Amino acid sequence: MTEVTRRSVLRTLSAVPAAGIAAALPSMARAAEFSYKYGNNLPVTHPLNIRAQQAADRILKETNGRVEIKIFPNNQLGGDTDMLAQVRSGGIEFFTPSALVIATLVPVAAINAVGFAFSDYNQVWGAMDGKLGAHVREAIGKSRLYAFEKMWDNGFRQTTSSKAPVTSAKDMDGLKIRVPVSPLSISMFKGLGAAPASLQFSEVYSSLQTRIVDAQENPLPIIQVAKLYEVQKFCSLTNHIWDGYWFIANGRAWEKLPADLKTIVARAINEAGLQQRDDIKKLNETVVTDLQSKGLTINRPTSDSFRAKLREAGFYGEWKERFGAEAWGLLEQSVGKLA
Ligand code: X2X
Repeated sequence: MTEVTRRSVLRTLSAVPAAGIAAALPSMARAAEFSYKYGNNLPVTHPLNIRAQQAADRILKETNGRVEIKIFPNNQLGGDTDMLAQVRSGGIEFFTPSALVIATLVPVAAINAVGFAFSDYNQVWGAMDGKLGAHVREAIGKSRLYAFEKMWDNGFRQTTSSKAPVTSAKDMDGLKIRVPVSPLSISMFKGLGAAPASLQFSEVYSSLQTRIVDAQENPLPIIQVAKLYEVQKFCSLTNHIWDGYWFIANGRAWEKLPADLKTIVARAINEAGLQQRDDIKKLNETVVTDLQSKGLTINRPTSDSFRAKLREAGFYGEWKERFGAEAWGLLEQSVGKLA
């Protein structure tokens, strides 16, 4: 701004009462009435961050600058455990924990991650956009968090290792594998005979690089954008868990937002979520070839030996009990009998 224009703006502002000053400025330049922080654990190049930024831009525009969401990607605000604590206390207003991670607070949220439950995305979205998802959202609500209606995709989790490919359950024996901070993941990999260790995602790359663990498991788009292929050699398409992200808000912050703004925010976030699902679907068509070209050796084991091992270990019986008959029944409505 030049001297002249700055002076003329000041002159204009001194002529209006304090409450009118904000109105006299162009709407976008004004400090937002609701300024929110959103933290997540993924690199900026992941579709979750790309679509979330688009949603934030749309929200700023459609609310005429009243609602601003600043994104802190890539664990900038701490790991998942820290961000979950922050969104509960109100230190941040939004967070996208994986179902596995929010389950440390809302146990039933891990229900979608039961080993080998979903066989495809029709089953996944049928359940998560239907009764099972509604059941989980209600449970999240009881923890004074608001979960937006549409879950975002993480993907089917695959197993990578620096040592050897996983061709059947016997290759899991004693495998030092990193899993998220998630009781279900620990139970499942113990059931498979592996030696799982819980680490936050913020520590995965370095723990593979320094060989604290030999293996990890994540959907292919994450293996790609987090460059895990730099520190892993083999990728086995085990498809053992379907995992998604709940887009959640601090309950008090959400309640305080006027209804018309809630509508705009929810619509932008839910629609961005649907587009993000589509992005992952498209990525899945090319990601295998890309990861191969980056040096990962890919193999495709069948799931029979893994399922048999889990049944033998009592995994399904145990988790049916832990989730309770209602949630388990809703899952089985979508995927068929499990245990
Ligand atoms: O931590 C992981 O592995 C990740 C990124 O998939 C989750 O958020 C659970």
